[in-house]
Amino acid sequence: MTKPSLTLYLAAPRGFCAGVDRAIKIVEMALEKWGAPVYVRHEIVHNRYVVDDLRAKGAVFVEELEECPDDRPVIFSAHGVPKSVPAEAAKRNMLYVDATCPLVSKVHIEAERHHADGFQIVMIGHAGHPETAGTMGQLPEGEVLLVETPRDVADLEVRDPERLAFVTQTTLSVDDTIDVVAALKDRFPNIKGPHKEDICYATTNRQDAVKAMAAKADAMLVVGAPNSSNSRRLVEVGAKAGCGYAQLVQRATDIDWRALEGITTIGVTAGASAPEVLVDEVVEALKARYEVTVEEIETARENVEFKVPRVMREPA
Ligand code: 10D
Ligand code: SF4
Repeated sequence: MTKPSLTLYLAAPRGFCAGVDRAIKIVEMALEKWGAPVYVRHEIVHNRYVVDDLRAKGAVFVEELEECPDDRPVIFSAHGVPKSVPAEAAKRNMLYVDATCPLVSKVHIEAERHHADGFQIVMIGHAGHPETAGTMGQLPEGEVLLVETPRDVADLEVRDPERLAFVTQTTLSVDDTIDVVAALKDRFPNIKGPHKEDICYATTNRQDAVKAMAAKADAMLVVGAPNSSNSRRLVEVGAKAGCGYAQLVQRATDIDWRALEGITTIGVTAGASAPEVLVDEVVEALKARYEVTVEEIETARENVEFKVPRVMREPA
């Protein structure tokens, strides 16, 4: 039987960002340096494949510092941690390495700076997400107010509308955030903040590539985990940009072949925490059923790289 033809658009950039790459390297280097077990507070990045791979090498994943013994190294995930976490680790005299992405740390510093200047902070972010908890946890309780939507802005009760600043999560939808920032500026014209928001280069670039792909593809598969904020945003951006079917898949086995019946074009991308090996797996599964022609949709080139922390490196 002849296979139906399928044009497969591959988004570029897709997959690992510099912060994810660095965080995974930190765990691998910690295992090499100190041997197993090395504890990791929270999934180092939101991807089961990555976590399982590191677990097989000797990493132990926990949600809270309390679950770690005093005498083994612990690594904090790329999403960032509240200030209380390193403080507690130091109190317990633990060896810890902070794998927080430098672009998340930059937002922490921004929030602290505004606080030092006497401003209350509004954070645009998703409730319950570890990055939001980490950024809010840089300051004392009540100093950071969380909003997710323009509606939340209308409900805000602030201490002084003239002494207000905002920061954002790094993995938000660029377009949705424009509306929330506009609502903030409308209600609090003197609010201070970044030039636009704090969404990182990787989030922005992956969303741009998805938009370019959505215009051409009947369907779209986003390789990523359900708890990965940036991956979920890619699905939303794809659907909003007009792609009739946009689906998050962790592995090729998640593909709903029935939903893809009749398509002749498909877009494939991956969230910032999804390894390329999983993209390959999805592409191979498509090739098994279709006569595939691959076309890359490149909307940006990335050359960002972050150094691993000094404690991981041998002295020069
Ligand atoms: O959920 P998420 O998008 O924030 O995290 P994930 O681990 O999927 O991707 C890396 C992004 C980080 C660490 C937040 F900036
Ligand atoms: Fe850093 Fe952006 Fe990657 Fe998050 S998505 S780890 S902020 S580069």
